[in-house]
Amino acid sequence: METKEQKGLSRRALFSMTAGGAVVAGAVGTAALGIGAAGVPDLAKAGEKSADGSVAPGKLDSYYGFWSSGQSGEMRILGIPSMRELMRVPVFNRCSATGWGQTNESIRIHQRTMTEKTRKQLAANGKKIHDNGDLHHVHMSFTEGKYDGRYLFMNDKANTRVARVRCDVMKPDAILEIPNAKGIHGLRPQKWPRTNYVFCNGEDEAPLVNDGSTMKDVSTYVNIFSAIDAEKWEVAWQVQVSGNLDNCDADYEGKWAFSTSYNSEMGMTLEDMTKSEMDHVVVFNIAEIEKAIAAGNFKEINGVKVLDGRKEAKSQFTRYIPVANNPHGCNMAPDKKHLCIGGKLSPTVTVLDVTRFDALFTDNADPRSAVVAEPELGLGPLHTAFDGRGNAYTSLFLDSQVVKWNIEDAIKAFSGEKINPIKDKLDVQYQPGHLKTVMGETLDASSDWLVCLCKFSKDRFLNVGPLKPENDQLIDISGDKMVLVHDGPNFAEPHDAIAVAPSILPNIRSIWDRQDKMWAETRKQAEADGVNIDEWTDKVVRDGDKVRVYLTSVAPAFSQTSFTVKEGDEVTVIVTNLDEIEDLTHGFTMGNHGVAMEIGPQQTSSVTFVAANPGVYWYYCQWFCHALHMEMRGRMFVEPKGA
Ligand code: K7E
Ligand code: CUA
Ligand code: CA
Repeated sequence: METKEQKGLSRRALFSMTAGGAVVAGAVGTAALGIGAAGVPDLAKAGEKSADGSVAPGKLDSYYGFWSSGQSGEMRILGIPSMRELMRVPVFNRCSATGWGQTNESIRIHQRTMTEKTRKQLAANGKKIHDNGDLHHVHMSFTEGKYDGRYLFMNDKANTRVARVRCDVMKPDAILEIPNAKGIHGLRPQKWPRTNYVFCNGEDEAPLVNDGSTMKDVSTYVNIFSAIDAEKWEVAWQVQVSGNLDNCDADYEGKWAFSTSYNSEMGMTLEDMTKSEMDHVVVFNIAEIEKAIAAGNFKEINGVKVLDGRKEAKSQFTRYIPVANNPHGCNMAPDKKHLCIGGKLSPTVTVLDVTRFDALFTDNADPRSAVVAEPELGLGPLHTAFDGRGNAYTSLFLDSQVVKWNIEDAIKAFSGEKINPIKDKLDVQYQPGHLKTVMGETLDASSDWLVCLCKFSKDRFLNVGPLKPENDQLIDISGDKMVLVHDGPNFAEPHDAIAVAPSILPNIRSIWDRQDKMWAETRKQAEADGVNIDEWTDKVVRDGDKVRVYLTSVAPAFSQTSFTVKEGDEVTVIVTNLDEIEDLTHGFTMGNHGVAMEIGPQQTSSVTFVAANPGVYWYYCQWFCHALHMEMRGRMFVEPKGA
């Protein structure tokens, strides 16, 4: 569909065209100008590594970094090693630029799996969707232990949701509200044989039937572990557990999932949550769970198949491995064998050998028999990352350090050998949380870069007021000694990140496929209205007091320079961007109506609003698209009622 000339056209080439013939111009006209400029990134330029991690202007990064943004609710894409922010992908948040959370296409994705309770809650507040989120963990789909470039999955702790982002267009295509669970925190895709499930932890305790009847009776509170069917995007099953759930991970054989719990006490206050000497790691036996589901041995609660994996149920679904009080990180090493549990309150990381888990189920072996090392690393160990050489890197929240240690040496030391597993310690700036090596949670773990996400920046940057940026740091781990090479400020508040080689993502599109499923429903409506949205369209369809306005855009013009509706009409504007040129995004903003959206090349977007006040309102393209971009506008006439 894309011609060679179109591919090579840059925005600058477009801007240089004259006004004459501009309206019909678009792809054909500009291509005819024959101005060839470098519009397509040259991947041969990628992967150039300078000592300090800097990447010269015009050069590409070696890796994609996919970042969470915490309470901002979006996913971000950064380049590694430059740490340049490349893109923000709105997911759980409402985005002013793209209209995510406002366009009909995005609202449908939000609403598809919404529970009745949430609909009621939103309606009571005059809203259609939750437009905030707390996005902690971004992970890519796997095939046989390696990233496969299909999807990115992420949690929303604030509203108990999980989202899936398509890697071809880097937009969410599915959001799932998880029934029964509360506060989805830890999230990991199954690694083997491929990501059939996305595992996620409910962090907060509540009665399983949360209707107010037992809410003061803490003994009725439970926590829920969920497995989501990654393709169908529905909850496959849930397991009720003892204690709460924090972070999780999965093994490289498809047999286990595991979660840390910092509140085995089921305390309701900080004091009670830290009372015990020990908390635990829960091990989930996937095969046993699937067997019970297939046999129908589950309770259906709110439309979900739920199993009882609490300690007292003595089931084959779970085992509980005691670890030091209030653990946090849960990281499976790419050696396929070792699971590292961050001690948080304890200065240790507990290393579990997952090949010993079978015995916990078949022989009821002592759960602690799976512990093969417990190195003392420093204060506040949270998360652990891995390189391709058998080393682990653990963030020390209280010490503000990253500690590099060797897993095999830690195991030797645990069995009594005189050996120090710690290889290096590096000061980072203020309270690191997550840290990630390139592809370090996959069998492709590499040993060049480590990203460390610090929770505070204090004096690292110019003062910007009481609210400071966070500080993401880049560390060169290619040598024996870790070297801090770069600080990157970041807005509230990245928790986690992954780094992925561009070779994993060969299918990222530059222009949309006209037949994309994103606007399939909009297309259906158009067909019913007798409109072909693939053509230069100019039509207003009245349907009672609902009005649908079909527009197309070709730089620098909309197909309609005006349309008329009546006061009080519910107006839906459907815009198709017919431009086929890379990076030629248009926008549609309706003045004084709080309406704005992105329409990428070959994309269809729609938005619905009520025209409450008579008068003339200008709409305009808010995405710089042409030398005559300012002129890309038109008028909506709202006729007074009864006129
Ligand atoms: Cu911030 Cu992964 Cu939510 Cu640890 S979690 S830091
Ligand atoms: Cu179209 Cu600006
Ligand atoms: Ca505890």
